[in-house]
Formats: sequence, structure tokens, C-alpha cells
Amino acid sequence: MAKFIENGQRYQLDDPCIAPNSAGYLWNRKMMVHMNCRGFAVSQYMDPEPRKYAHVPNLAAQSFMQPEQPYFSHHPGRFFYLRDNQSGEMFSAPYEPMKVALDKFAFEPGLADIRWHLEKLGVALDISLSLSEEDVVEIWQVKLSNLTKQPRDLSLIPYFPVGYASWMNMGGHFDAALNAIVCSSVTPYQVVADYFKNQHFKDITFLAADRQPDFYEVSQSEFEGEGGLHNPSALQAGRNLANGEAHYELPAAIMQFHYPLAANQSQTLRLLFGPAKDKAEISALTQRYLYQHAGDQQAYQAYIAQGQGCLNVETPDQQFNHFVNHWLPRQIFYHGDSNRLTTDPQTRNYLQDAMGMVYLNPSATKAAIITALQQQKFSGAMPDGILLTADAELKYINKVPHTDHPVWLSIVVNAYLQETADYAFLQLPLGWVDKDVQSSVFEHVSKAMLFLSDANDERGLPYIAQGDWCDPMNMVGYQGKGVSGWLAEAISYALQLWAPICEQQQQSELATKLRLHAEQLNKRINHYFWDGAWYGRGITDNGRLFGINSDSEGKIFLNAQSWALLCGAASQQQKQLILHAIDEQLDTPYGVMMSAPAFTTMHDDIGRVSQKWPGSAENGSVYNHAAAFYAASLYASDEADRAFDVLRKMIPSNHQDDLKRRGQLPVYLPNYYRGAYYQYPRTAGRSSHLFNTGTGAWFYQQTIEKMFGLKGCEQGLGICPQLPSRWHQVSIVRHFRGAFFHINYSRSKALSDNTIKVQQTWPNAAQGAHLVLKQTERGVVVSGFMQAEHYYLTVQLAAGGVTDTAPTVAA
Ligand code: CEZ
Repeated sequence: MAKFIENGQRYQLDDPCIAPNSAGYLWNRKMMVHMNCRGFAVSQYMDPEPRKYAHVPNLAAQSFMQPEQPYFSHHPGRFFYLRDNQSGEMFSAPYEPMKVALDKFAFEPGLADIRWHLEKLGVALDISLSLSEEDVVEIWQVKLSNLTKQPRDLSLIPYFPVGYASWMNMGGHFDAALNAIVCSSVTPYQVVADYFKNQHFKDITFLAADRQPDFYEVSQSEFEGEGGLHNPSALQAGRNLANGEAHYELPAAIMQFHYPLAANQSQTLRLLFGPAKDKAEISALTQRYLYQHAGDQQAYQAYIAQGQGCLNVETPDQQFNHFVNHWLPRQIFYHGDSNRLTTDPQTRNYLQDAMGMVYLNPSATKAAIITALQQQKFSGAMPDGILLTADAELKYINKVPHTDHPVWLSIVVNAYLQETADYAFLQLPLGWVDKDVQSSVFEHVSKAMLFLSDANDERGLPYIAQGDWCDPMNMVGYQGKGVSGWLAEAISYALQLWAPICEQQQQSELATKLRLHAEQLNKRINHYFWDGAWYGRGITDNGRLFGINSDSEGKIFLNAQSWALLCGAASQQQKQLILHAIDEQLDTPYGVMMSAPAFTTMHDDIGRVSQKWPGSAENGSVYNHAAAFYAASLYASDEADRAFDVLRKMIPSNHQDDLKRRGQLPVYLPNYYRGAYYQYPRTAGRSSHLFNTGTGAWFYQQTIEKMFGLKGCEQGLGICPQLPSRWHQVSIVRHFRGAFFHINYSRSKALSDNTIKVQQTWPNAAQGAHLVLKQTERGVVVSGFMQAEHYYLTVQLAAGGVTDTAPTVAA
């Protein structure tokens, strides 16, 4: 059985073969490790650019985490061979490379560590991996227990392959003084200038132990011999490791520890694995984490605990509760605090990640907005990436012009204001990247909105250049003419979000102007993109409207429909047609696909999205970020049940079939599940395992503000829930502007449709007296609350549910 344990703070998978690639991840601001249940690992750290310290056999792309990263024999991992020296029997932990069936297997990713409990040959292995709060190092602990009543003679052999680090220089040896295997390399380069640039690189990978090994080996091929990783020659026939070195050979850190264990006796080994610049750094790290390790685990736990969200829910859906209470805010914190481990995050990612942080730590959101706005051009344009360090450069995808970046400014600033009511922030003066003047945050964002309004062709439609939200849609407008239907909708939406903020700032003229532009855009959207039953996605350089019924592939794109709902371009009748088309063409048991049918061949007026494998990533997968936009559009158009269904399908279930199909545990949202449901049914639903995604911020926002209907406003906390109609009783705690709201939701037949009734239930006058409940046309607004106080409310909903747009209120 696979299930959540420890009140949802840890997951347990009891079979390494159901979902072989399932994994957990740990990170700090400088590194991350994606640890698979069978022992394979993908890890990287900042140096200051992203780098790897354990490599696949070919030179791996250093900066990217790959979707559906394949694992294979000789893929980096952290493995342990266990040999019974009396019988010669052997197995490997956690499962690879020997793949011997274990008597017991439990893979248990937790919030701040990853654990395994394994049993075989009358021996138990309790393995755990954790990180430090701030250093780049993996902290491993292995407890070896003799479960039998006989004394045992065991060898434990950690095998941590380092892999092909460099064609110039690589090798490794055991350093007795450090009690560590030290593998060195020279990062390959050819330009002299790079010699000077690379001086600071941590070109060493080390494995240190808190106990002297009895034997060691550093040459991977010597270890394997003819037996291979499944049965390494070096360990056959009772042999011990030969204390060999690696001399321009693939290095692996392999140590052999001899453990004579009495009946029921246990012994614990601690190991450190990671990169280092030099021996002094290894020595400092081992001192700190191997020998004075007392506080470190707590420090890392405290770090992870900073990622607690603002919502604790108890609904009839346990899986949902655990995910939303623990794992979703954790993933948002990972994004917001580590910036996905890059020095030049894409602007839209940076801003949406910051949006997620507003529910964890609004000051982080504020800081990110400031960083982004200081890199804005005086024209209002936003760069393709935000530079986070002095030496950072725009790289890879950020060298390709995308036209959507300013859109996300009004979305994130609006979210920040809703959560905090910190309107004073709008007056903060900030510089521009290309002009020596200071303008307020309000002026910065307003300029961005005006910039978006102006970047139009003769039809009044926004150019797409080499991409919008969809990075690989790079050839729709590369000749400078193509336009984006989605972007027209997104701009309309962004302007409509900004207009009320302009009013709040007494800038009603600007508000009117933006609203008028949005209105005109909506008209144009209907004129140019509506295709009879749904909206087209864009118009190419050659004037071809695509994403329409007459296309044989790429007929319908989800984003063009969702944002038409969000921006209000779609009428009620159009909405019904759109929903019908989505149900018919895009919905699957694993979520809603981003487009269909997936492209099977290159369309050179659309771009490299059509070259991606059909059903993967932007080419027709269940791309969760897009699905989250769709959920938002459903909440915005009073479709609470549909919206919940879209969000819920993103969370893998515990059932064997679902685990097998998705291959993923419910401890993070992946950026996609394979789509092309009708084209490639066998692989549909398979997870990308890529936990870098903008999905989390939107999922959390929609859950807090729409599903539970607890959205901040200038006066206080607005209450206007859109719970799934199948929930009759729900209780939650929402942390908001320093106060704690304990809210019980229930259904009442006595209430007429679209009605809610909010009451304060705490009889303590001292606490309750100052709370003000006010009816508004959008629900009830609660104000007058105080920091650190607890308030108790009941919310009754009409049995038929409520809508977001105009509930009448019985307070
Ligand atoms: O990257 C994401 C981007 O980080 O793709 C999204 C985009 O909105 C995000 O900003 C949709 O295109 O082929 C590519 O270049 C892709 O763009 C990928 O790199 C994609 C990955 O799925 C990473 O999450």
C-alpha cells in the first residue's frame, strides 16, 4: 500500500517496482537533489551558475533539469551494497543496482528528509538523506541492524558514482587525513579567459565518512570488473575492495565497512557527499556535519518549516488535505526561495513564483517585485529574464524574445495588494534599467500596462515575436507580423486587474483608459479569433489563424479558451460552446490537455513546440500550469465543481493503477502529465517528474481565494466560497494579515441559492467584539481583526452552492 503517513508529512511507498521513477526532492538556496525511490539521483548546485557534481556517462547538460529524466545503469545514484560475509549473499539498497527483491521496502520522502526502511537477509537498513540549511552537501545516515538472534559478519559498501566529469582531467583517491574519497576534475574549457573565470569552481566531488573504511576503491571499472554493477567483481567470492585509485578513469566513491554485529545489535554510519573547491573545504564540511552534527538537522527542518502555508484544511478528501496543507506550500517555497536554482529566472516564472510566496511570506514577494521592476525599461517593457547576481547573464531561453512578460506584473502586484493591503508599496520609488530617474511602483506597473496596450499591429492585436507564455511557440511571429490570441486575452485580463488599482490610487482617467482598451481588445478577440465553437490561438506571420477546427492537428488550445473566460471576452453562450469543446477534445482522466490533437510533424509557421514528442510538454500534454489557468477561469465563471475537478486531477492518488500510470507520488505537482490521450493512450498520464512549474502558485491561490473563498481586499478579508458541491462540512484555518481565522463551512437547506451566512461563534467578547462583518455584493467582508488573535466563524452555504459573481448575503 502506498499512503501518506505521519499526518501527511511523509509519504510511504512499499514497492520499488510500481512507480520505479517516483521520487522526492530536497533543496536549500544553493542546491537540490531529486532522489528516486530506487537510488538514482539528479542533483545540482549553484557555483554561481548551476552545476552538477555527479555526472551521467556523457557530459550532462549542467543547467537543466530534464523532463522525464531517464535513469539507467551507470546513472548517478547513491547506492549501498550489503554483503553477508559468512554466506557471501549480497543485495543492494535502496534497490538498484542489483535489483534483488527485498523482504521489506519502504521509501519515505518527508518534508525535510528522505528515508528508506529495507529488510533482507535478516538485516535491516534504515537510510536517510538530509541537507544542510546553507551548504552544498548531502548528509547520509545508514543504520544497520542485525534482526536475527545470531551474531553476523556484514560488509556495508556505499557506492556513490561520480561519473564523467571532464575529458581534460579526472581521477580520484582516498585521503586518509580527511577520511574521504576525493575525486578531482578540471571543468573542460578551451578559451584562456575561462581559465581565470573558472578559478572558483568546486571541481572536487568527495565522499567522507565518520568511520575509517576497511577498504576502498575509486575506479569504477575496477569495482565492476566483468561482473558488472549487478554483481561487481570486486565483491565476488568474499573479496574485499583493493584500495585502488582512478587515474583518468571514471571515478566512483566506494568504501567498504566491516560490521561484526551481535544478535539484535545496530550500528550507524554517517556520510557526506558533495562538491568542494579544495581539501580545506572538505575538512570544514566534515567537521561541521559529521562530527558536530547535533543542531544541523534541526536547522534544516527549521528552514523547510519556513515554507508553511497560510491555510490548513480539513475536507472530506484526505489526500487533498495532506497535499494542500504540507506539500503544495513546500513546493511554492522551493520555487520562491531558490528561484529554481538559476541566476536568470524567466521573468514570468520569477513573477508567478513570487505570487505563490505572497501566501507564505509577503515580504519575499515584495522584494521580488522590486528586483524585477528595477530591471524594467523606461518604455514599460520587461526583460526576458531577471538577473539575480552581479555576474548573471541572460542565457538560453532568455535570449529569445517573448512578448508576454509585462502581463505578469499586474497579476503579481494585485495578488500582493490583496493579501497585504500594503498600498503604500505603490508609492515606493524605483529606478529603471535604462534611465536615470525614479518612478513609483505604481508608475512602473502602469507603464507596463500602457506598453502592452501599445505593442499592437494594424489590427490592434499584440505581436507574439518568438513566443508568449508558450516558450517553444517560436515561429508564429518570428518575421515580426504574427500575433497571439492568448496574449490579447492575457493583456485584457491584466489591464482589468490594474484598473481598480488605478482607481484606488485616484487615477480614474488611467483606469478608464485601460478598461476601454480591454473592452476594445475583447471585441477584437471575438472578431479575429472566434472560430464558431472556440477561440483560435494566434495568427501567423503569413496571416493564418491557427488552433481552429479546420486544422488537422493543434485544433484547439486550452489557454486561448481559459483566458477568454478570464478576460470576459466570452459570452455565456460562447462559454458553453468552449466548455463543450474542452470536454470533448481535451479532457482526460489525468487532467485537461493543453492542446489537441498533438502535433506529429513540424509546422514551421508555429515552431518547435510542434517538434516536441506528441503529448509531451507544450505539445498537447496535460500541462499543469495551463490546467491551473483553466481552473482559475472556471472559478471566475462560476464553475466550482469543474474547477475543483481540474485541480484535483493534478494530485496523484494512492491507488496502484494511478501510481503505475503516473509513476509519481503525491508529494509535488509535476509540470506535466503526458497527454495525446487519443493518439498515444498507453503513455498518457505519465509524469514528467519535473517539479519546476508555475502551477503551484495558481493552485494555491485558487484554493485559498476561490475554493475556500478567503480573499483579501482593502477593507479586510472577503468571504465568498465556491466549495465543490459534494462537500457538506469543511473546517479550515486561514492565517491572514497576522490573524488566525478558524472557519467551519456547512450547507444549509434553509438558505436560498447563491446565499451565504457568516457568523462569529467565539463567545469571548474581548476577542470578538472588535470584529466587523459586513455584507457586500461579493460576499461578506471581515474587518477589525488584530494580529496574533484567533477568530472563529461559521459559514453556511446554500445547498446548491454559491457563485463568485453576485451572491446575496444573509449575514
Ligand atoms: O519551460 C517552461 C517555462 O519555464 O515552459 C512554459 C513557460 O511558460 C515557462 O515560463 C511554457 O512554455 O521548450 C521549452 O523551452 C520549454 O519552455 C521548457 O523549457 C519549459 C519546461 O517545461 C520547464 O518547466
